[in-house]
Order: sequence, then structure tokens, then C-alpha cells
Amino acid sequence: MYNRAMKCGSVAVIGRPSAGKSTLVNTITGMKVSITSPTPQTTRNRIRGIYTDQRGQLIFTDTPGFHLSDKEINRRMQEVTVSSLSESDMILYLLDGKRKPGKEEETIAELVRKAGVPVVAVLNKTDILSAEEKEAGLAFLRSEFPSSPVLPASGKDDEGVDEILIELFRIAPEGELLYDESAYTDQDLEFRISEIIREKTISSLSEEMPHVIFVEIEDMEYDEAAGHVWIRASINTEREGQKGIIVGRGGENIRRIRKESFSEIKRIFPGSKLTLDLRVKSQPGWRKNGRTLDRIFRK
Ligand SMILES: Nc1nc2c(ncn2[C@@H]2O[C@H](COP(=O)(O)OP(=O)(O)OP(=O)(O)O)[C@@H](O)[C@H]2O)c(=O)[nH]1
Ligand SMILES: [Mg+2]
Repeated sequence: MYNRAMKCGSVAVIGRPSAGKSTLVNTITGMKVSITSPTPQTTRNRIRGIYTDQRGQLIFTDTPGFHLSDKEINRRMQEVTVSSLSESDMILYLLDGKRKPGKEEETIAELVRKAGVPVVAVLNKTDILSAEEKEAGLAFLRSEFPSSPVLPASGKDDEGVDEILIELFRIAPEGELLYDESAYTDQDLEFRISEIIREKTISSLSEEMPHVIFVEIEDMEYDEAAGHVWIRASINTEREGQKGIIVGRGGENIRRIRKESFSEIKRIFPGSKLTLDLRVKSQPGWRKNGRTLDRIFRK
């Protein structure tokens, strides 16, 4: 019997690129909701991860890491992040304890304060921080958010995450569940699949390359009765000459991307046969092309 009202609230997860936002959302939901990588600016869209327990429901919005830049694609990513701030009941602000706060960090802390919603401030990556780094990170958060809870955590090692949930549920408004209690994301299948392929492509590339690719599902058919899924997807580069890097010598790299994507996509369709056809294309200058960007940022 519940003698307390159910809580239901939305939480925007905000922080600089690589602060560990997507990793934390995956840890909280216990699912691979959002792709992650060591390369900054991995997340490009607003990605929902839903957590439900006897206290109620928290709907997390993972956002692109906030990066000060005038490039068109960065502007689009900033828009996604900034609009998520004002649309949420609460903000979970994540500080990467390994990086010294500078102008970018202060800009984002100010945006978070100005959103006018309750904030839970978290110093992340405590598993790899020295005592001094911990102290400095916590001091920064306490001075930027004097009236908010400030907590240390490691999203990767699932440390301090229960304490974050306690604070968020304490602040969350009362309300009925918005999603079924078994739901963990609201992304459509095509988007999830394209993200899995993008993650596997990013992890096969060197530092500078991830930003020049985007993935599109060109065709997908799911015959549930026959238990067969057909997917044809393209990995798109910014220049013709970059295609060879994705394909790799003798097709070695693309085969690995396909194999890794295949086993992860298969988990979405347990028991079904999967046919995955990956092509590599070039879309010159796509990062400056408004129509392509509209497609990528339609989420
Ligand atoms: N040691 C440590 N590494 C972490 C932790 N959380 C995330 N990472 C690593 O930090 C890198 C970035 O993690 P992501 O979760 O992709 O970061 P993000 O904030 O979503 O990054 P963007 O989407 O680019 O803004 C990855 O290599 C993670 O494995 C943590 O708690 N501890
Ligand atoms: Mg991310």
C-alpha cells in the first residue's frame, strides 16, 4: 500500500562534452539507451531514458554536451541542449572532475541557474579523481549552486547514483506515471539502430573522424510473423576521400563495424533473423547543409 503520493518528473542531464551524461543515463535505466564514446560530442540529439520504481518515475533527457562554437552543427546541438533546460522539471548538472572548469563550464553553469528550475549538481568520475580534484570540483559546484544538493558520483561504476535518485525524487513533483513502468526509452527503432551503428563506427575511428559521419537507415522491414528483420543503412562521410578510412584495408574496418552493430541490434529483436546491409557513402559538406541537418536534428 502506498501512503505517499507518486512522484513523476522530467530531468534534463546537462554538462560539457564527455562529462559522462550518457553513461549515467544508461546506468540509471540499466539499459543501453544512449551511445557513449571517449570522443567529445558523441550525443547529438535529445534522448529519453526512463526510470521507474515504487517512488514513481523520472524521465531523463540526455543532451548533447554543451560546447561553445559557432559552427552550424554545434549551434544545432546547443539548441537541443538549451531547449531541454526549459522543458524540464529539474536539472541534473554533471561536472567532469577531470577537467578544470573554465569559460565554457561557467557559461553552462549560468545557463543552468537561469533556467529557474531545481538543480542537483554532481561531480562525476570520482573513480579516477585525486583528493585535490574532488575537493576542487565540489568547491566549484558549491559556489555555483549554493542552494542545491551537491553530490560526488561515478556513473561508470554506479557509485553515488542511488543518492542522486533520492535527491531527484525528493524534488520531483507529484504525479501519475507518464510511461508504462516497463518503458526505458521513447526512441523509435530506426533511430536506435542508426545510433548503434554510429557508435560502432566512432569506436573504430581515430579522434578527429567521428564528427564527419552520420548514419541513416535507408530501408527497414520487420516481418514479425516470419521473425526476420532487414536493415539497409548508410554510413555517410563528409568527403569522398574519407570513405576508404571507414571501409579500411581490404574492408576490414567495415566488417568489424557490421559485426559489432549486428550483435547489438540483434538484442533489440531477440529470436529474429537479422539481415544487415551497411554501405559507405559521401555527402560532401553535410555539416553545413541545412536539409541534412534538419533530418539529423528532427528528434
Ligand atoms: N572514469 C570514468 N569515466 C567515465 C565516467 N562516466 C563516463 N566516463 C567516460 O567518459 C567518456 C564520455 O562518456 P559519455 O557518457 O559518452 O559522455 P557524454 O557526457 O554523454 O558526452 P557527449 O555526448 O559527447 O556530450 C567515455 O569514455 C566514458 O566511458 C565515470 O564515471 N568514470
Ligand atoms: Mg552523450
